[in-house]
Amino acid sequence: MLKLCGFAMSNYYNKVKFALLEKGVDFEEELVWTDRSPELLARSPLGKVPFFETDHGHLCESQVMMDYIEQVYPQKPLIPADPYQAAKVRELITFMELHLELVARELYPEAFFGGKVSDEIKERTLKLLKRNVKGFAKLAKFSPYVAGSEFTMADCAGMVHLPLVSMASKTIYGEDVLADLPTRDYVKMLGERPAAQRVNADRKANVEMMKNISK
Ligand SMILES: N[C@@H](CCC(=O)N[C@@H](CS)C(=O)NCC(=O)O)C(=O)O
Repeated sequence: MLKLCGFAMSNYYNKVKFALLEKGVDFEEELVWTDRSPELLARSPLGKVPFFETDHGHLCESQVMMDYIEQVYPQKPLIPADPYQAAKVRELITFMELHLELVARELYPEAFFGGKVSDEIKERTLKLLKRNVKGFAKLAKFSPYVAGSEFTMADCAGMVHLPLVSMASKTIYGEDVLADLPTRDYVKMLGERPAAQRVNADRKANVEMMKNISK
């Protein structure tokens, strides 16, 4: 059976898990922390999660994993059949990951993990985020889903990444860089889906587990 490896606090892990649950795919989960051990590096070349263990071997990078499950389990498609519309969905995912989440990630050490981020990084990140949010606003539809009237894999990404961008920017700058977009209502709407409820409940349990481990 397909095995999803990683931990439920990870937004990239949850993006894939959300898609698997929405599609009704049978899968197992294996709790794997990013400990940089040789065992992990043998399964995921950069020691990152999520990754899959499939009957054919390992597979990492969440978007590659999403495209893989879409092909192997075509039931309940999370991507439009039309090539241009499908590309627009992937464009949104790339935007959210490369131009929002990955940029905001610079802030996570201070925003979430009790570390410190230099003023220089904070300044550069704010500039980039403001510019990139404007670009994202031109693409995102929120009508009611991020790519339009249908739930797609872009929503699996939106639900897990956008709240982190908001939280990190609010904590560091006292300002949510996504405040002008309807992301709060959007994430709330997605959170009502049974698959999202399972993802969020498992994430909370994983946060508690992490707290107990670090005590
Ligand atoms: N591009 C990767 C990003 C995955 C990623 O950054 N995962 C984080 C957890 S949310 C991780 O494994 N961090 C540990 C590390 O980078 O060493 C994907 O889409 O799967």
